[in-house]
Amino acid sequence: MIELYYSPGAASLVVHWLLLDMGVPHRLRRLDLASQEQKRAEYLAINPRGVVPTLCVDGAPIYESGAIIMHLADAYPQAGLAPQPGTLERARYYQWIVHLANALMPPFRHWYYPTEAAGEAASEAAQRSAAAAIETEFSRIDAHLAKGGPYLLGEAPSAADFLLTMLMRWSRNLPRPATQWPHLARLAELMKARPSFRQLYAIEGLTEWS
Ligand SMILES: N[C@@H](CCC(=O)N[C@@H](CS)C(=O)NCC(=O)O)C(=O)O
Repeated sequence: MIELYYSPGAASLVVHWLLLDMGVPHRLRRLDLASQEQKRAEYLAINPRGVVPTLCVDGAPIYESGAIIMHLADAYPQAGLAPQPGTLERARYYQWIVHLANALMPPFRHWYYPTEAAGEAASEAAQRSAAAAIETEFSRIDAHLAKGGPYLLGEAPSAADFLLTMLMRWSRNLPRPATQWPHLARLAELMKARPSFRQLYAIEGLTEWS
C-alpha cells in the first residue's frame, strides 16, 4: 500500500503527479499546513522536519521529494521515466534532480518563508535574494535546454522534468516567472499537456498555472 501525505500545490505535488502519471494505486492523506497539521507528533514521527511530502510504502516512510520520485521511477520502470542505472544518461538524471533540490528548492523556501532565515526585518532582502537566485538558475537551465531539449535529458521526459515543472509552477507569482524563458516555457507546455496534469489539478483542486 502506497500512501502520500500531501498538501495541494506543495512539494508533494511532484510525487502525486508522478503516481498519477505512472498509474500507481495510492491513498492520499491530506495535511492542512495552515493549521500546522504537519507539526503534530504523529506526523513528526514519520517526517522529523514536519514538511510534506512523505510517502509511506507498506507503512515505511520516505521523505524528500527528489528521493521519492527517484525511487518511484525505478520501482515502476515500465513508465520509462528513469534511464538505466550505470549509464551516463543516468548520471545526468541524478545530476539534475540533485541540482534542482540543491540550487532551486532552497531559494523557493526563502521566497515562500521569507522570515525563516533572519526574521521579519530581513524578509524583503531574503525575497530579493531568493528571486535573484531563482532567476540565475532559470537562465542556466534555459541555456542547457537551448542546446539539447526539449527535456532536461534531451528528447525524452524523465522524473527530473516533473520536478522542474513543479518548481516552475511555484514561480508563477514571482517577479520573473519561469515561462518568461523560452525553453523553460516549451518544457512547461509539454509537461502540462500530459493527461495526468489535468487529473492532478482536479484532485488537488488547483486552478492557477493550468
Ligand atoms: N526539500 C523538501 C521540501 C519540503 C517542504 O519544504 N515542504 C513545504 C511545502 S512546499 C512544507 O511542508 N512546509 C510546511 C512547513 O515548513 O511547516 C522536499 O522536497 O520534500
